[in-house]
Amino acid sequence: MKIATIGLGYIGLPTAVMFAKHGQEVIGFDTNKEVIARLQSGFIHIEEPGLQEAFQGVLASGLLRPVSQLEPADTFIIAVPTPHTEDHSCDTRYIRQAVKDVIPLLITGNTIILESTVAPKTTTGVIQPMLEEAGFTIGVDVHLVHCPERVLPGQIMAELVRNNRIIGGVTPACASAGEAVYQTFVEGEMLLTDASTAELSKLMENTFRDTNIALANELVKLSTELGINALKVIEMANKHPRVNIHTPGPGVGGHCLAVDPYFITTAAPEQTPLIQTARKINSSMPEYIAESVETITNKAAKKVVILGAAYKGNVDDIRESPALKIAEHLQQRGIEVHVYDPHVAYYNMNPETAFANADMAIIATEHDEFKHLPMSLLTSMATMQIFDTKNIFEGVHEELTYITLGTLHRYTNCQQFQS
Ligand code: SAJ
Repeated sequence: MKIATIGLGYIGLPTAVMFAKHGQEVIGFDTNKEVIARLQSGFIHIEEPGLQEAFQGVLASGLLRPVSQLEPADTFIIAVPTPHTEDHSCDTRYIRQAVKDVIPLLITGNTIILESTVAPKTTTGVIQPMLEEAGFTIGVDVHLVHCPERVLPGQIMAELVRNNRIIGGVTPACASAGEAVYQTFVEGEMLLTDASTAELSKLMENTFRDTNIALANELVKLSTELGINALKVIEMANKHPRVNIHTPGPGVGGHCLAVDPYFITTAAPEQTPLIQTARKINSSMPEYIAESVETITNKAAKKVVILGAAYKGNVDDIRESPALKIAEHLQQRGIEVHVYDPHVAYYNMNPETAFANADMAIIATEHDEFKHLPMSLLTSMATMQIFDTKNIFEGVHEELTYITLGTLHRYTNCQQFQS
């Protein structure tokens, strides 16, 4: 089987590598010529554990070819970005462009698979009409499938193989064609359904997580008000066999949880008050953290170092990152802010300068590097104070003031039930 992947980003590249690793001939196409040049020279352009080694292997074997000109193939897999527009609805421009690029190469028997996350009804409402207009009958001449990517950044190589796959065919024949493609390497269950069900299932997975995190973040706010440690509450409540409150934090970032729920709410605004409220709560967290910095320091902080720019630990992706929003809110309050992130080239500057004379260090991203911090950096601060919004720091000691989202109430005029 010859497979063409369109888009070589966080999903397209590992997917292309995985098919090649399992013996398929793969061409990886991207419109970004710099990305193609870098890949052709043997180096990946994103951080993902295990990907560089696997990529080198399939490049050397010739099974994966990064190309800047799309070629005919048996199967076309579209994994391009789906940003949200100003009004938060799903922007399908890159998908439509990919379909336009594929149409001249299509022949009878080909399969087109959309992996990008999209608003409900995009496969049948946007892609299917484009293919039909080009003269193809779906399910007869060509197969059209939505097979949403569901892998967790940081664990993509393992999850691609292990996870179940939702295979949403526009017709049952399309779903079977999609199943045949992923059977080449997926060990998880193949869940065959229709395209619209697949679209909404994917969106609801991320919405479930976003809503659950919002509950945890709301718990932080109410516990701080009541003088109770929210982290301990979660620990206790989660001992119940059917409870799993997620982890609170400085907000929700990345290009999935912070975006996908809007694809549902803009499609059905009247019916989605809960999802909309969850988004509002999570979006409010960076400002809440900035306000908390003022509360803790009694508005005396002049300089703050934010540890982490990436949206979550041990990745280099800064899309929708709460850390950068905290920085903006602090700057608006007249505080000098330094952001330090060893995983993100732009923010990987000299940590000595960032820490020197700082009144507080905020751990905003759970990178392994931040579990322990060199004593020399801490002693160079004006006040040795860490506000750990991720609850990961392991180097707590007497001279250090250490604050988490569970102990914020000690700095507020809360209703002091307990400490
Ligand atoms: N976060 C919390 N508390 C938590 C869990 C996460 O505040 O308990 C925050 C993280 O810090 C981060 C954001 O949420 O800012 C998102 O991180 P994540 O690890 O939950 O998820 P993503 O965005 O990296 O990947 C998600 C995954 N979806 C689910 O777990 C349902 C992944 O499987 C999807 O493939 C991916 O979205 C996607 O591409 O849609």
